[in-house]
Amino acid sequence: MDCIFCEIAQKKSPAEILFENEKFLAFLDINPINYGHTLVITKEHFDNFLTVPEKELSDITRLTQYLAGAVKRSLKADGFNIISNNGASAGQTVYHFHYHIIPRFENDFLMK
Ligand code: DGP
Repeated sequence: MDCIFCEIAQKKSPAEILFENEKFLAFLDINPINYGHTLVITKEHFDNFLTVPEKELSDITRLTQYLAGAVKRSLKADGFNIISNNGASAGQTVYHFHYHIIPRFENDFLMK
């Protein structure tokens, strides 16, 4: 199965990696909707939010909380959005579970 995020996790495709451990990876979105737009993934392939096992979901959510704080502090952002798109109608384009961390700045003109 072709999966770009599996390729990134296996270092077969490049990415701007911000964090990595044995099970998870965070890297910059190639098509950012705001400065510092970050993706957090499990290295193991799960298609979407509904298929991530409980322990992995708990751990990636805690990691995303930690990384959102680090991104917010380092970019001096005013806030951030955490998003997970699931299904084509919801805007999912990569079928490997991920959280988006989207830093927000005053008057950044993105949807409120
Ligand atoms: P979603 O639409 O929620 O499935 O988000 C997928 C995101 O992945 C989208 O914002 C663009 C990003 N993306 C797709 N291909 C690549 C890639 O090869 N490298 C990186 N860094 N991001 C990618």
